[in-house]
Amino acid sequence: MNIENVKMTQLKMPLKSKFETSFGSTTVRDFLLVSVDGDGKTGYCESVAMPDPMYNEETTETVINMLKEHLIPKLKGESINHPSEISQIYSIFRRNQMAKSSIEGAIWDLYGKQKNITLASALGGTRTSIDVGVSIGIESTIDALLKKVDDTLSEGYKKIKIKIKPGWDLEPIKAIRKQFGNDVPLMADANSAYSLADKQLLAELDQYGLMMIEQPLAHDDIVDHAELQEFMNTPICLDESIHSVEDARKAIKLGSCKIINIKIGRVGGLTNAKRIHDLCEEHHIPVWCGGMLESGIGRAHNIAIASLSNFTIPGDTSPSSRYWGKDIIHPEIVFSTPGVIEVPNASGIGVHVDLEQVENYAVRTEVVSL
Ligand code: OSB
Ligand code: MG
Repeated sequence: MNIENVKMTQLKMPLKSKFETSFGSTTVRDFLLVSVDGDGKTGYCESVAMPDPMYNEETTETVINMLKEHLIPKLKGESINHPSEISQIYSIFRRNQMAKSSIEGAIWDLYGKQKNITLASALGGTRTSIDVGVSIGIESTIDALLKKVDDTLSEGYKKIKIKIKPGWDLEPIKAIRKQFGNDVPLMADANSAYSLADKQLLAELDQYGLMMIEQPLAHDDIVDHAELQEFMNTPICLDESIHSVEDARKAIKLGSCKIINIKIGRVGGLTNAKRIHDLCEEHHIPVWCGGMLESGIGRAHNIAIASLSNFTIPGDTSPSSRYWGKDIIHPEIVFSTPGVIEVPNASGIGVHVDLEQVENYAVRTEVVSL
């Protein structure tokens, strides 16, 4: 593969409404867009790192630094035949998964465009459409939450996830069950807001028949999660704790979870995401694709990976219009039927990047030649 240069563009895209989790709230999505040029084509991928290290340790600035100082220079003089070689080349650098993923993803897209195949098929995806769930942030009142649940159910979302934190957990779940019944596919995401001292409270969730509870305990833990999983019936799903195939292998071995949320950025790219998918499939652990409030570019990558066979649970891959007044791709990501998104047919990520919109949201740009 011929890669001529890498462009980094930092964007600030205002969200339609504030998104609140146990670790903070976001009103403007500040992220880095990476593009790679080669043989007259351009591949794109966004970094899912946030400006502050609250979800994990990476930030927009650490991603820029890693790209400029290590990841881009490392590709100089390398002859790359296939994007699946990138993660191996980068394995000499510790961690920095989101930084690695941002350039690896752009190279995967470039590869698809150069070969005229879809990213989904390049990854071995088999689904032509994917089922979609929604992630609802922490709301200021139960009534506001119930209204959001009502709206998203009527839009056809196939899984409802609500964010929880101490003081906003049993009550909102009980209220949703009371109003909408026990058949609503419901789950909760704690983003590491609890500890084993909360075991009793977390086990009380069992009575509400949740599909799963996501990352109840520490962001770097798989030991306490195993003890908690032993103690409660609700399946535990790990998000923050899984950064690699090895993390997934150990979590499965310990019984720390029954489900894994795969985020391409968190695990260092598409190649690792696929490997974790394959490992989970072997062990009968279902997976689903998480979201990081991505623009349409990240959404298109997520849709491609979610086309793999073991993505059997609807992911956090909402249409563009849930988050953005105007997305940076066309066509925007939309439901084909309620709660369903078609996997695009065009090459690479399968959507055009709207360079005019990118320009509108851009706050800085830098190009590095290879
Ligand atoms: O834990 O899944 C998470 C957003 C930012 C950081 C972490 C998470 C989330 C979400 C949003 O839940 C999901 C989405 O992008 O729709
Ligand atoms: Mg999560």
